[in-house]
Amino acid sequence: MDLTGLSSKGHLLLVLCVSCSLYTSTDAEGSCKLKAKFNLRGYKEVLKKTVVIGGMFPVHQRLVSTDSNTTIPPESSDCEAFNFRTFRWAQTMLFALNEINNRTDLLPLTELGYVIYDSCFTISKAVEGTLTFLTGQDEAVPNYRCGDGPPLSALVGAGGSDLSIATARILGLYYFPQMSYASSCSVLESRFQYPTFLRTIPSDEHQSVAMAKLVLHFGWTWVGTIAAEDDYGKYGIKRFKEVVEEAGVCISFSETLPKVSNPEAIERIVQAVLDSTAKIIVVFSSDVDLSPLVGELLRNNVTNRTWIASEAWVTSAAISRHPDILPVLGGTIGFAVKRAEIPGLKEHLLSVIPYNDTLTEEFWGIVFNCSMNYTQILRGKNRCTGEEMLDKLNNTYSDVSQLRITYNVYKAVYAVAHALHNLEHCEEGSGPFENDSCADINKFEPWQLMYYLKNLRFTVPHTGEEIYFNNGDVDGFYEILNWQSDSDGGITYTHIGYYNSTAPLDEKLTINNASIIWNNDILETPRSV
Ligand code: TCR
Repeated sequence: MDLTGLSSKGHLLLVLCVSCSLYTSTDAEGSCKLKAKFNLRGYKEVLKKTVVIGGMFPVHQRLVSTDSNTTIPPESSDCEAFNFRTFRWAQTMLFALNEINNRTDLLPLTELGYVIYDSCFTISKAVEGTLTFLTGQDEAVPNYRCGDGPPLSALVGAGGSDLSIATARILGLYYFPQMSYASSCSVLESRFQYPTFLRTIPSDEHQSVAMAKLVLHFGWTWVGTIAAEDDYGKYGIKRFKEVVEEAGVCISFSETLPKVSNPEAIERIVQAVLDSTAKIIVVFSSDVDLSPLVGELLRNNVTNRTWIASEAWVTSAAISRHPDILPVLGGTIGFAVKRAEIPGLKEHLLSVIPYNDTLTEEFWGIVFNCSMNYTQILRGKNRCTGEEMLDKLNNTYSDVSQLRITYNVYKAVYAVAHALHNLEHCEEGSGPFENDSCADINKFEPWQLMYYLKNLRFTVPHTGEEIYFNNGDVDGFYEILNWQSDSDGGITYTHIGYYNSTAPLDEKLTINNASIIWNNDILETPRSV
């Protein structure tokens, strides 16, 4: 499923076609043609060059499970479990593109179009989307690249590290840039393995060390660890353990959260937590993978523990908005990436219309409990009128109070736009390429854009943050948050300190101990036993 469109100055021209990609299949000469039903007006009448940015977001949480029956031909699986948080990320990409297309000082001569794919939190979908994007085919055909049509610039995505590792290997073959907003795994630091991978989220190398320093800061010597069964969890916890063990801390237990539903494994983890005398538990996982464990901890009323949260769940509403979460996870301390206010984003989020693409249509159906699908209506589902009002919507999708990964998406799109701008405004005769030449915005090569991304430095609108990449990575900066109770018995994330990887060794971690509220029997800093 993909969201496809070309945006024009002033307004987004959205395409009505469902599940189409930008190009149709090859003609007799083997070249690609723009699909006729694709919105040609936004492309031709503006008389501007168009460059396409790819996006990939884990909008659905998993594949629909199919039995591995080999009596019928295999098909690409459907996805299920729509995620409002990640759909907000996808919409933020559209918002940023629209903002850029409306500007006269950034890429004034070029339109940015887009193709967005849903990676469904699944490696196979991410790979399928990458191949479809590169080849311009509806089907993924390796080793084929369209000759004409607007040039492709970079892929913003793909979501979790395991997905990006897979897509970066493919994109790296073509030296095609990938700009990630959430894939933080330290193995993605390797430019030998992933030559064209860049990201606006810091590498977990910093976060693992920061967590270790936090544990040492409080003098804890006995901790348990829980990691998701993916690259994020495994490498994040591995590095954490290395650093704390070197300092003499002992690990009481190390558990792994399953990626597919496995109630017995979850029960085993709860038992390990209950059996251990360790009161400090470090969890490196996404909120999606952690959720089943949280349900079980609540059922067993596992209290009197201090949980240390990795970035992927520290501000997750899916975890912190659980009813009765406070006795169990109150007092949690965790690391969060920079937060921003993005003026106009909320208005954009609330102004989406259900006819644009299949993802927004599905979103609409879930929000208003209706459907636009004829078969579903025949089966008795309410028909969406399209006149339903989104403006009062108050859920994770429209909640703009914790724009962190969302802000990373925003920065990633701007980074690509600035690199394209620099490429477009290269002066012939003093360009960076052979014989001081420049690249041509109408038909540049991916490696030429890569040059501009590597050497980029720009300021993010609204926040003034300066972005540049050091070997593809940004500096490690985290806010440290503490889960405290708000006036209605819910959770607020209170800022209690920060970690700055660029500061001198003993100044990296700053914590205001007095501002922490501990949620244990003694209401004080827990001590290791
Ligand atoms: N890095 C994780 C994925 C991830 C994520 C998130 C997923 C991060 N933050 C927030 C959902 C919500 C950080 C990875 O796999 O690299």
